[in-house]
Amino acid sequence: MKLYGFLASPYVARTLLVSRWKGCGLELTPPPGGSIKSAEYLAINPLGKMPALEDKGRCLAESTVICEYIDETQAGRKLLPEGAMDRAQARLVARMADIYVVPNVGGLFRNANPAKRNDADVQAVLASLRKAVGDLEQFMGAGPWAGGVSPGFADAIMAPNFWVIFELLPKFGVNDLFAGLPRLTRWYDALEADPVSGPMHRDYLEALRQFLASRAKTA
Ligand SMILES: N[C@@H](CCC(=O)N[C@@H](CS)C(=O)NCC(=O)O)C(=O)O
Repeated sequence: MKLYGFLASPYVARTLLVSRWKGCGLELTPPPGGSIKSAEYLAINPLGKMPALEDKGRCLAESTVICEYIDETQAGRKLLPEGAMDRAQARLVARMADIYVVPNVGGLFRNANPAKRNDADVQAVLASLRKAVGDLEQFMGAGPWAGGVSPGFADAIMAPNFWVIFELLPKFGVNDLFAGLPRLTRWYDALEADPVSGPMHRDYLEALRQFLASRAKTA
């Protein structure tokens, strides 16, 4: 099995976090041809996005699909719950993160430089993000993790996106995104304290900061 991508991508980091929580130790392979737009990589994933996964002569794209495939096929405890409702709830939380939380990240990147900031855009993005996390709070389980007492699928999908969000929000003077949201607050504390996701957060931030610095040089 080959998992293609670079750690700085939150979509790639999700798949790696799934593999680490399962204990199956998948490592990242850089895209062949040196880029996700190379002819070699496009033959694997025509979307030209990362991650992609190759297994048994076939290829998969889309991080949530890849996370489920790793969970189903690799040794280790199952990250998607057994019960139908619990499994649906995990997929719901993951989907809400993707559909309602993640689209706001583009707006944070777009306005990260104060010199080029559009205040109306920033206010709209922050309002949309606060609404999304408020809605997400309602579907978090009893905790501390999204689905209960152990980290699972939904946690892996959400975590890297919130790592990016919490890296960017201070640039806008926002330090209280989870204020008044006890389940998400407890969840984030668990994520930081966990022996797998805690250290991975630090590695992830290093990769993200390198990526942002290289982007700033070429902007
Ligand atoms: N929905 C996709 C999104 C993947 C994605 O957008 N990855 C970014 C990296 S963070 C990418 O490859 N962007 C390149 C592009 O869109 O051209 C997934 O979940 O895998």
